[in-house]
Amino acid sequence: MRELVIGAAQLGAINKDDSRESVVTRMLALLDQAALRGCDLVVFPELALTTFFPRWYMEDQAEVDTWFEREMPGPATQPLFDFCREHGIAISFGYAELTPEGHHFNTSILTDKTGRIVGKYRKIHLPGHVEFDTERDFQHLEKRYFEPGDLGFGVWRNLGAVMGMCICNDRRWPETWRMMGLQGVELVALGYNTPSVNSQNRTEGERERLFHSELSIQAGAYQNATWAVAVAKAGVEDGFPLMAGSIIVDPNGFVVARAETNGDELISHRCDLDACQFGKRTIFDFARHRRIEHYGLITSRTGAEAPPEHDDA
Ligand code: CDT
Repeated sequence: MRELVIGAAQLGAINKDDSRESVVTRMLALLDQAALRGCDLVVFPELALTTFFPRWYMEDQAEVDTWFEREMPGPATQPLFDFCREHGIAISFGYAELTPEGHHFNTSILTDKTGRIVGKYRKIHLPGHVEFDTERDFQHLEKRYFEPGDLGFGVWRNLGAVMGMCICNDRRWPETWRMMGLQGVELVALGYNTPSVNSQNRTEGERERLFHSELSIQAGAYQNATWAVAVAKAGVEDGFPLMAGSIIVDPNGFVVARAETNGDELISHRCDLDACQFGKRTIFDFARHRRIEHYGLITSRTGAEAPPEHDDA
């Protein structure tokens, strides 16, 4: 049996004034717990080092860039990598990446147990908008501050498993999961910052948002016979609530661990990677059952186009 103890390290609120160092201290406290539980891999949320800054409208690029990391590891994050090496724990976390060429991405990385970065993913499905939107209760400016990821949906052999990553909104898109499924993924690590209320529909609250999140993750895991680790940044950041509900999902789509609080919280589960094999060899044996001759629209058409109306009387 190939087993890994996987930790999902949910973070509670990070306010605008909280320093990277203070957040890393909180992450290290969760890693201490993870070490005691024998975790092999610990997954942290999207944009783990800062508040969810895309809710704030900014025009000054120099101000925007203060939320980004120019190097990874950098001075503030080095202790996380040191911890990996000293304790033999792999980690994955999200951050805003500013490349030497000046590109801005919503990124997550995956390390091995020595703290070496073995995988990088840049968020592809960026939600939200570019300009200030007076119709919304609050802003979601990811399309303003980030470029769509340019690395595709990769997977990496790590800790004896095939691992992939995606970020927040990506989890709602079956294409995300299938791209990794087609590369034999066995564990998908994903972090999220999901506002507890839909800024464009006040009747869609935490109950509905948790439902849609779990629906997407459970379906993605089941339909691709993979483990999934979904980790929230939760709590109320400067008055703006983010939903919690971090979960670990098995390759049959069942939730096997779930966070109970809105704060810093570690959940964990011993995951049998070989449990992916049954689904991959039977109902989701892609090689036998997929019919790619009928999937052309998936890559040739972006938006939905209904057929022209006609009088069918
Ligand atoms: N961070 C992120 O991607 N959040 C989105 C909110 C969508 S509403 C603009 C999510 O899918 O959870």
